[in-house]
Amino acid sequence: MSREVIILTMAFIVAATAIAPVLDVVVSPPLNNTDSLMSQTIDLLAKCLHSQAQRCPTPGTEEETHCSGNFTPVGHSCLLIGKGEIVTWAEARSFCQGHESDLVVFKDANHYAATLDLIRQTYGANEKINLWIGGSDEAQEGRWVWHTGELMQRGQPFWGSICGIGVENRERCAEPSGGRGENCAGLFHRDNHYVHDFACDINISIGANFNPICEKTAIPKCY
Ligand SMILES: [Ca+2]
Repeated sequence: MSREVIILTMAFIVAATAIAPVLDVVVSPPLNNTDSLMSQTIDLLAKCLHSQAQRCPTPGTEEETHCSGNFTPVGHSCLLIGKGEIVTWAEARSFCQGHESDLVVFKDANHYAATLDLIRQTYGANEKINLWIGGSDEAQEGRWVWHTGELMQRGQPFWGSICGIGVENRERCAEPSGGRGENCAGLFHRDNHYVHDFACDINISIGANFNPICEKTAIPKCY
C-alpha cells in the first residue's frame, strides 16, 4: 500500500470519527495494522452512508405513518373508536387515557372529514351512535376549548345546525345551543355527525348512546 493511500485512509478515519457521535455510530478501538485499518474504514464509511440514507418523512398520509395498538392512521394522527363503549364524556376520556391517548381534537376540516370517513367505515351508514370528542365549555360557559387548551373553531364546517336530542321536529338550532346545561362536545348521528353540545353525563336511557374517539400522535415511518 502506498504512502499516499495510507495518508488518505488516516484522513478518512479522522473525519469519520469526528462525525460519528452525530450519526450515532459506534467507533471501534484504535487499530493495529494497515489491513485492519482499511477494513475498519470501509465499514465505518458504510455505516455513515446508511445513517445519512435513512429518512423519516413528515407524517401526513396514511402510507407514511404507523400507529401502535389497535389505532388506525388518519392523516397526521392515529384514531381508535371505542365501539361498544357506552360512556359519559369523563368516562370517554378515561377510556382513551387507558389506551395512552385522549379524545380526538380536530385541528382542521380535513382531519374532521377523515374522522367522519373512519366513523362510516366502523359503523356503516345506519348505526345510531354518537361519539364524544375532546371539546368542552365546562370551565367557562360559552368558551369552547379542546382538552389541549386550544380554542375550538366555531361554525362551519364543524358545528351542526339542527336541534339536539329531545327535540324531535328537527327545528333548526345554531350549535352549540344547550347553554349551561350542555358543556361537552360530541358528534350527533342525527345531524350527520356534526358537532353538538351535550350534557356531559347525558343519560343513555333516552337513546343517547355515546362511544369515544381516541387520538394519539402517529409514529413517522422511516425508510
Ligand atoms: Ca355550555
